[in-house]
Amino acid sequence: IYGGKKSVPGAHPWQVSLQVRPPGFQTTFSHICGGTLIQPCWVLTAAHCITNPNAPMRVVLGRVDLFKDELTTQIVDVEQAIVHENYRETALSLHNDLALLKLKDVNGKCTSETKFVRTACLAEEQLPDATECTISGWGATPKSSYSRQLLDAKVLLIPQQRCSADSSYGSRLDDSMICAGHMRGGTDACQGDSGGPLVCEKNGIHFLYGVVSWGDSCGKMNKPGIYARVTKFTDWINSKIQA
Ligand code: 4AZ
Repeated sequence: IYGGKKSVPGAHPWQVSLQVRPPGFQTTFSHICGGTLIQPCWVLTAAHCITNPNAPMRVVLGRVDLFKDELTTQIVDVEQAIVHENYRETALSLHNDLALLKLKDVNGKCTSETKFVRTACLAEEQLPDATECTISGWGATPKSSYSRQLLDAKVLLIPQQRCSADSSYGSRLDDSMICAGHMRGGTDACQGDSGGPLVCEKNGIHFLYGVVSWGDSCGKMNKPGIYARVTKFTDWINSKIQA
């Protein structure tokens, strides 16, 4: 996260760290992406985070410090990764950049709801331009390729028309994507935040509105972050989760 601050424990209880065990004889897992707990056994993340569907993956929840085993931490294995059937990676953009992770249950439970681990609701309606929302993650900062502490930042929903200007992303943007950030640059998601949440509050309820997907670099003027627009994918998500 560029332009962020350290998160207060429990401020983003749906935030997960998606971790993979690299190939070979390694026993450690490393953070590759963010994700959002949307059901006790389901995490929504970005398709481009699933580079090897066969590599062992796990999610870490209820944590602020990536390397400190906090009493609030829950660690759960990923049973299955479902990548969107129409996910496309082109030289210019990422389309339908979403994946669902089914978590492994232990004694009929995947995660336990606590003050520090909780599901986020999916947004069902569009919000007005300039709505202030929040991004969070352990991704790159201007100083480092990742952040040991979970960071968060406030961003604005940017009108599609402004983000589709030639000086911004032009035709690389489609209506299943949404821009958020600041046209002047500075505050943004970055590598390692991918898959993580863009959450907006309405009437005191937090809704997952976007999933960190792509952008030209991080924090640059006229190049806000691009997010998968969750309202465009509710049918897809529900069809997979109910199956
Ligand atoms: C990435 O490389 C990435 N500034 C994620 C988000 C953004 C740029 C790059 C948005 O995963």
